[in-house]
Amino acid sequence: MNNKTPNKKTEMIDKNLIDNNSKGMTTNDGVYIHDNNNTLKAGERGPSLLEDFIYQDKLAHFDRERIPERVVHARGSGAHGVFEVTADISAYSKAHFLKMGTKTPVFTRFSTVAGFKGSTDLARDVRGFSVKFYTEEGNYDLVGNNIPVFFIQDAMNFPDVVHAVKPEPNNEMPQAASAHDTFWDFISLMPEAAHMSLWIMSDRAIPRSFRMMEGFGVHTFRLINKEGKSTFVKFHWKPRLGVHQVAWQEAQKISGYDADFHRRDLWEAIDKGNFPQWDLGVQLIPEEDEQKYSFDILDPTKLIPEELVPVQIIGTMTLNRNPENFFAETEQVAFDPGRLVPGIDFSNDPLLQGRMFSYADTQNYRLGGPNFHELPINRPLAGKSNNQKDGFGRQDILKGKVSYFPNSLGGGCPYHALLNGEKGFESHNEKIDAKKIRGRSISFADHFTQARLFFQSQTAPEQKHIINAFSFELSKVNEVAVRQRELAILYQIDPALANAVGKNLGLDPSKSLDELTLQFARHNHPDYPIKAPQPEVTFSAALSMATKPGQGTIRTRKVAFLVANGVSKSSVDNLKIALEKEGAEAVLISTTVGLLTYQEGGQEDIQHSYLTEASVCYDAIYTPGGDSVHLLAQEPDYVQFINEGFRHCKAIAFAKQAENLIKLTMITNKRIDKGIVLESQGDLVDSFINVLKGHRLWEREEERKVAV
Ligand code: HDE
Repeated sequence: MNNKTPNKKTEMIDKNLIDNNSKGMTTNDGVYIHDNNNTLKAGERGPSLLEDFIYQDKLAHFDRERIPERVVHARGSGAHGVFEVTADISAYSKAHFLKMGTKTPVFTRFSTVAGFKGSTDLARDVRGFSVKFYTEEGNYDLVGNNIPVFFIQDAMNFPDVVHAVKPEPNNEMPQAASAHDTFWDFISLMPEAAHMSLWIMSDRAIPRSFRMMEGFGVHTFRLINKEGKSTFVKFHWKPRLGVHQVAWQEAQKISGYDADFHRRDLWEAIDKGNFPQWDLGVQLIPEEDEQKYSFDILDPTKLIPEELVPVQIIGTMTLNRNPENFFAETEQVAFDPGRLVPGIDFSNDPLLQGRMFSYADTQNYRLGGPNFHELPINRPLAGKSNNQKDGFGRQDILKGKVSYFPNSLGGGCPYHALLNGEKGFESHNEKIDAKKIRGRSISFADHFTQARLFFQSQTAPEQKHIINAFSFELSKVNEVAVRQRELAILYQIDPALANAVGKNLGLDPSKSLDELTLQFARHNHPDYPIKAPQPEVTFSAALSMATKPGQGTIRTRKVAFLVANGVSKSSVDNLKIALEKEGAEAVLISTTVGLLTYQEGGQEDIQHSYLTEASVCYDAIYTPGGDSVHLLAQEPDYVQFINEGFRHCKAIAFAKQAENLIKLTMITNKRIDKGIVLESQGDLVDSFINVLKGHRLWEREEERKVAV
């Protein structure tokens, strides 16, 4: 049920749609082809002929079907949608698309960072969160991540951090994973990466769904109002479905069962009309407060705690249409944080400044030249009129003989623009009086205070997951010296964290930083380590996933109903109808696909069997009653399904007739907790839905040396 309600951008895209239905086959020049199976040959058994232009036309195109994948964020999924402004911020920004009530078409792309284009969605990784707003004043791109801080402070180190995390250059291993020597070698030498490394070792890096993650602009930007007054701003996307994760062991298994898990989830949700929504929030910082905080707002390894500067919601994004064609839209979309509209401007964050070069440069390479703006997905709704011409793949046909400025022969057009009496884009006239230096501000030198804030603001299960993730990753590092060096960094953040990870690695963390780490840090700040300033906030509930708004809904959650022939339809419907009422989905899984016969008679076509499905791809599990229980008792995959669901802390319900099956599983009497819902014990429907609302029962997790 893809939403075909058009917006101006989808109408523009639709003009390029080609439908081959009821058409004969032609070459790219429109010549009809009557044989698409055989090349032209000199005799039946003879060699092929060079003059076979039909074959050449086909193969020459095929040979060029691949373009360079993005050097980072290669793996991604996109969707169209709309952004609607719900609060008046005209006092801060003159951007037309931020005017109260304005609806702007958007295209949004989510991505992993390290893996290649064909890698798994469930890698432990940052997720990209890029939004292209097709505004009436031109395209505006907010190219963010699902983590609000970054590894490095200066753009100069970007290729280094990427080379370190990507597969190692000698053997191109491992794919889409940070758990290897070069990544931790780099991170352990860069104390500025400490804060972000905690975020990627947290559950934020293994989201349940793109639809259930926050997005952040990361850098501080500026809003500019009509009077030219600037206000610093941080952007936040808050998902309406809450912020949720999977367990790390699940993530690894999902990668095998369904490497497209997040892509499929987004696609199916939109296809079924469950349009995902995010509220856009802003933290506004008056220009006068630029230097007010214990951290530098220009430092991209720092966030502004929401308790210090609250997030104000200003609008909502709804994704409501899947692309018609992955390559034409999701692959060819060209994001660039350097594309602004009047009313928004950059700050001097040195990472942001460095991004200004890289994105257009990479699109010129990846999309084959300077005309990528003309691809349907990138074309501004606002149109374009300038003297740029020619280049590979040029589509627009400029009229007349004038392509320079100033001119008189073209009537002076295109002229210096005024839009509704306003000038076009004007850079904020910040006064700068400085000497050129290749270096960085001492206000960037405190690397551990916010890492500590993050760790100490997590709930106990979240902290445990971080400890387990560090233990997993560092166990995969072969060089003991690297493990030890990273432990020293963790010690600076929180000795309890370092000791817990050290215990899992069989190492004692050192209390002081490694000499090599110090040497590198002192290159940037000769007096490193500096005395850390007193933070304004030492606990931020907003940093934990557990407290996010939207947490209590079960909308779009998938519940596995484990059935077999003879299952009771009334027992199925008892829970199914209640779940559907709450917007969740019941998926029947049986011993085979095809027709399932109910105990009461009647049949249903089943699409999923134990052969193809696993508990890791579902949020919760239910075994209905009926004669099916006898068949399930003989089904090893059924038992495995329940056991895995139990290990991954899911809600598991049994109809009364199915309760005996528990004896076949690892759920011994001692282990029955509130997540094991038994019909004989009370109201199955309400209890099950309540547990599902809590997402997972993390308290069920077993103590283990290294959780894998
Ligand atoms: Fe990117 N980044 N980046 N990045 N980035 C790219 O551009 C780069 C950074 C982000 O869905 C590339 O089109 C530099 C921060 C996203 O198509 C490239 C630096 C943040 C995407 C590039 C950064 C991001 C990219 C690769 C440091 C979060 C995917 C392909 C100075 C705020 C966009 C491309 C999409 C993509 C460069 C740092 C987010 C090479 C040089 C910080 C979401 O241009």
